[in-house]
Amino acid sequence: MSLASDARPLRIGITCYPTYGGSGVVATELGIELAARGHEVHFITSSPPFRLTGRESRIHFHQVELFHYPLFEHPPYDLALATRMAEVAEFYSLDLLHVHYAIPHSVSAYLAKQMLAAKGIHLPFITTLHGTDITLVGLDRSYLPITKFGIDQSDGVTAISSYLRDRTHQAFKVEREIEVIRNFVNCDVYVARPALVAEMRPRYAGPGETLLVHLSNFRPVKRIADVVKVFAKVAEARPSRLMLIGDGPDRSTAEYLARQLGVSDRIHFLGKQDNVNELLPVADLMLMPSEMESFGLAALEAMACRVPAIATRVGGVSELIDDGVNGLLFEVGDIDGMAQAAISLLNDPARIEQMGAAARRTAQNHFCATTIIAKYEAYYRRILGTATKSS
Ligand code: GMT
Repeated sequence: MSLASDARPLRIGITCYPTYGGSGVVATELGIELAARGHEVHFITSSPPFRLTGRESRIHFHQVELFHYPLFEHPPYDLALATRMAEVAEFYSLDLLHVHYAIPHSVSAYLAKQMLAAKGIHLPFITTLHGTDITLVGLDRSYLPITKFGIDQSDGVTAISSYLRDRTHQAFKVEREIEVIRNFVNCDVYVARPALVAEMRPRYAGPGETLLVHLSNFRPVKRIADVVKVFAKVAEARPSRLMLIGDGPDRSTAEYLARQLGVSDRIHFLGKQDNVNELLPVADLMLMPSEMESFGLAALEAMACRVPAIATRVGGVSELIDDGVNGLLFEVGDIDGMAQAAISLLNDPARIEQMGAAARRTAQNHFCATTIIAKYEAYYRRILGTATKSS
């Protein structure tokens, strides 16, 4: 018995980390877009993905329940996930599973596939690599062999940038084909609406003040201290404010540093926010000084809203930001360079306007959901062996 079929709408299981983080955002937005195109989407996750409203048509949510037994120091989530994947796939006749972030999702999907194979059911699975699953966590010796195994056993593997594809081939000695399908943004949702900007902006910046923004999960890789240091220099040169959206382990470092540098009263710590599409367009400039970004989804979301980013030349960022055209790139830790660039850009309204327009064009021409979702659909059909010449 096979769950795969022809060109009818597909039944797709999606697993991701449902909390705040780029991979969960991409997986959730992908599910929403696929459902909008008529596919049936089943999220199989530990809690509801944070961008789901629960009111979308053709989207179902299946929670992975963890059984806590005193013997378990760490309840085996990977096994509970595999069990739920197999159940959902069988009960709802899924065509395929699409897991985001290799660890442990690809291995749980492999187990689910084997469990169903024992019943004569074929369940292909696709793994999308997002970044730290390859560049950080996956390289740890305790995870490397099993991450490589999960990648090798996947029926299809995609990476969110060419950089990440190449890095996976090198670091994991993986020889199989990896399809590059870059991240996307819904350009109708992430768009600067003048009326909304006019209404929202006075909440965050006064007349004559410029407004910078940073959005992340506040992990060390994001270098939040650099964001605050760059901002402090900008605020010294001209009246400015900073919106910090998100939360995570380095938030208190940022708060402490802001006090040390005397700019805490100029920074809005907004915490985790759902509708970042309403906040990003309000800013003039984004700061993304990360140690590493395999793609840099936050920059893309800002760019779609006509907000250019000052970012670091790392990982896959240069596949998104064309230095000097739709944003600016610097070496990691170049606080002075980033601050000076921000100041001269903010002092030149025509140039920042031009860069913002180029940023929006990049999002529209290369990274819109309309373009990228079609690539995922075609890839699904290829893996299922149901591709037609036109798909
Ligand atoms: O940044 C992380 O800690 C992991 C991961 C996540 O879930 O947010 O981020 C990665 O995936 C995003 C979505 O594909 C990419 O935009 C980020 O660049 C990537 N992060 C890194 O490579 C550090």
